[in-house]
Amino acid sequence: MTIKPIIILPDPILRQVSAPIERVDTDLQKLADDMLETMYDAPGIGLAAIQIGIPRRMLVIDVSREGDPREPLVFINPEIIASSDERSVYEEGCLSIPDYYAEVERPAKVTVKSLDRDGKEIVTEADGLLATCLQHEIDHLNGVLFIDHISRLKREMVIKKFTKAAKSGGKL
Ligand code: GNR
Ligand code: NI
Repeated sequence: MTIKPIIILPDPILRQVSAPIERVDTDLQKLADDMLETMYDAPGIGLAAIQIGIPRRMLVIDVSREGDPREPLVFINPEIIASSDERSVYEEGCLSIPDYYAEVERPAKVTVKSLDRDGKEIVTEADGLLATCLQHEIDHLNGVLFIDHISRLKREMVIKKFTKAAKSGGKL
């Protein structure tokens, strides 16, 4: 198991659209385990493969409470097949945009079809934090960041700050 470096805004890699996974083999399972280890180390509640520079449609999530047993989830080629009209607002953050948080409104419930770590087709009905996190991660697979769901003024301020920080050697 290996902790991988997480790619930070404004790296254009984050805007790539990830490609579907064709085979769930041991190499892919190893990648899933590395992603989980990277996510737990960060720490975060989700991670998309593109955040460690791999443009493949896979993400990991664990929304269990701190102190409770871990509940690692792996989603391969996830697709939202239904979403509720009901909306909910969460304060979101992103490991690729450290220390920035903003409220985002999204469907409160989603149904997601995917493959699990064993390559078996699963359907997940999610609400609450899991629903928000799944949508945040699936956005990453399409090159979309949570700041794309806030006002243009706020988004441009965040991008400017991170662009400056990258130019000055990563210091904020
Ligand atoms: O760790 C994370 N927390 C979080 C909080 C609210 C909504 C979404 C998230 S996902 C984020 C980890 C991350 O950047 N995943 O891509
Ligand atoms: Ni994120």
